[in-house]
Amino acid sequence: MKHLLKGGLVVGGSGPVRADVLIDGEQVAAVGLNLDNMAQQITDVTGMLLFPGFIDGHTHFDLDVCNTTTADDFYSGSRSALRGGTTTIVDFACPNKGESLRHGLELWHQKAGGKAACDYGFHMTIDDWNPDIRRELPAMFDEGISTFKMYMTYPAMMIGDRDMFSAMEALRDLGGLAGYHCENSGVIDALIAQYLSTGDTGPGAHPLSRPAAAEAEAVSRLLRLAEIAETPVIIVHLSTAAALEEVRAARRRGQTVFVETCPHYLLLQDDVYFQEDYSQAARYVCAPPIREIGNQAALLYGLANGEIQTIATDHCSFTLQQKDAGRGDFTKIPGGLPGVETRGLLAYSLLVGGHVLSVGQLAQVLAENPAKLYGMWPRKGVIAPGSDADIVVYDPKADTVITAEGQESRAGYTPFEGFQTCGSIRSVYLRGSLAVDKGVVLAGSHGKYIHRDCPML
Ligand code: DUC
Ligand code: ZN
Repeated sequence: MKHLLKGGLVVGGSGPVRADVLIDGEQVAAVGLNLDNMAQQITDVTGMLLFPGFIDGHTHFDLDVCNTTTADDFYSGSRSALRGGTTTIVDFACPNKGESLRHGLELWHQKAGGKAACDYGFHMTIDDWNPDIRRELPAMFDEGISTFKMYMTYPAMMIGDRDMFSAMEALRDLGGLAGYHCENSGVIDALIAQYLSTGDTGPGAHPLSRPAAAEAEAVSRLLRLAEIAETPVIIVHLSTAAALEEVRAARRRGQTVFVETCPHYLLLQDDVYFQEDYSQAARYVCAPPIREIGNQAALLYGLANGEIQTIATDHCSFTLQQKDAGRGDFTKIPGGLPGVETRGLLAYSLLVGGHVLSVGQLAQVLAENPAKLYGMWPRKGVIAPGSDADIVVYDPKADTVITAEGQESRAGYTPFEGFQTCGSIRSVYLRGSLAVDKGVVLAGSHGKYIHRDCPML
């Protein structure tokens, strides 16, 4: 049965176009006008913006952190994603040090398979480097994993400059792309020890122990390694003006650098950590931390002029009860924020509503660019004949207020409680099926694993 979404504005990277969208099964069959006689069902979307299904290239579902497990697994996380207009997520498979990549991949397939309501892929975390891991890499590409992640902090996961450089060279030769968590581990460890030893154990010490310069230093070092390895890189969750300056310097040298940021770095300031009430402050603990005033404007400027390619969430959710584990020692607060349910609304409201980006640019950062960077274009990231019929029907006039009530995420709170939006998501289609209608998730656990090609760089 062919279904026509009629009367809307179809938004692509180059801007909105007045066109109807004919859906045949799971795919878009045609985009244009005068298609009524080809459809058996017509849905009126007059006045609506039709965005390609949003892609969140950075989630952590069902991840063990700090002796606990994220509140959201692939069931609740993917429903949360859909409710926020995200039809595809790319999560991070994380083998433990000493385990094979294959083991990590199988584990993540077990976590997601039969649970996910949205489509999903995996980046592979490289937290160990040896000849066996090197030999495994081509098989990962065969399994649809073309993107990887390395940590420059967290002792359990970081691999150090020598191994990171060797892995970079290997991925370059295979046409892969890695994302990097950039923070200087040594400085952070030293500062944490200092704060704890002086009895400064509350959430306020968290941002102080992870200063902006520790991110900028790691970005600078990463980009120099990438320069030597002659490879493109993506910096994930970039949070500071100083780090963006390092990206500019590398680009002036001729390097290819991609940048991801997150809504919490655009919208929140570090005063969230300096609240009297432990629970109010602890809920914002994540790494990198929410930054001092001034950084937000620099990131908005970076988005407006195309220096930042994508907005993801780093969704890594814990309940307030889980966050309680760090009373008396801020390093025991499990790090991460829920965000996958609110990214689209926040980004539209802040960026389009605030005249920072056009709707076309918003489609780029939420859908088109991650689809290209993560090897899914043009199956995902665009509303065009042959692409998956993943569509967000956005009502630009139906303003609302963000609240945790009614959310699919099990976090039980949102860092953006009370945020007044510009417009809201009316419905979401995943591969042609109505997956969300007026905030209600209708989709079952039918998300598909997306076998991804090499990035389009
Ligand atoms: N940062 C977080 O806050 N949580 C999970 C991983 C990360 O990098
Ligand atoms: Zn992350």
